[in-house]
Amino acid sequence: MMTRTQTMILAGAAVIAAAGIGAGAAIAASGSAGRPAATASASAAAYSSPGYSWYHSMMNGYYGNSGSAMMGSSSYGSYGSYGWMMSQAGYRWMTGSGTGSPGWMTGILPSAMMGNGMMGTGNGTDPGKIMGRLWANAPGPRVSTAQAIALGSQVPSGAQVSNAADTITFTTSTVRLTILASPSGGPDETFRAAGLVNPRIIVPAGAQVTIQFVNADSDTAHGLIITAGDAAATWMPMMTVRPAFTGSALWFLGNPIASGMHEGTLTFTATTPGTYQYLCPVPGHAQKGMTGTFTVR
Ligand SMILES: [Cu+2]
Repeated sequence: MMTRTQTMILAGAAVIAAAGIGAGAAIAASGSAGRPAATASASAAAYSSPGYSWYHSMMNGYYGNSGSAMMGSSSYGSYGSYGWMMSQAGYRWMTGSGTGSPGWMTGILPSAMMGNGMMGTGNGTDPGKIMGRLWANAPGPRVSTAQAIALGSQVPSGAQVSNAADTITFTTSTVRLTILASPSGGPDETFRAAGLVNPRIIVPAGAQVTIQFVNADSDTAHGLIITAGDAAATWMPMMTVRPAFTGSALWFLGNPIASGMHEGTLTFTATTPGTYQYLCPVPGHAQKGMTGTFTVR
């Protein structure tokens, strides 16, 4: 029997992850998506995607019988019921299909669903544990454990790596690197790249950046976002931060399973010089140390 808190976390994670699955691995927060009318014409392709069928069966498994207490509560008012969220219209709304931007990212979800009450308040519950378990079987590319270990220590092409300064410096216009979330053999709740822990990453302005991101944590969901401003100290950066560049966010990946670790790719142009943060947007993780500096110069 799940506690109410656990149930609420599951629901919040479901909404967030549905957006990620529907929109692809990397999501850019741009534009403004409103909730489409329930009768909005549907994109058949979106609903026949592995993302939707998986989402539907997962939600059904968790909420099919008792879910109305959560998703159908009248406290969510006109935002609809559990049934609506399960529908194609609900999926369309959550994923932003056809609008290019996930609906939940624009802050239009009822605050009762996505506020601290939903995702915890730092009281010891790590939503990432529940999210990771739920999304372990989500569709998407994977790498083997052996591949992940190799990727986590490899020096990126064209980069200068300083162990002493904990920096990875690129001077090339094309930047490719791999970042692992919380691999074994290192400090928990950190990022690994080129063998370094939470390195400062430096790229030239205008660089075309491709980051392969792997969740190497056995039991917790993690994501990666590059953002401006001082967001690492907040409990739930998922709901407050925006990617610094179009495409510089991958909200989270689920736990590894036998077939491998989830991977995703962020691609963006480092357009504007400045000092940015990269961090894990899963609630509480940036506060625990999943953050570093990303410099464009
Ligand atoms: Cu994390």
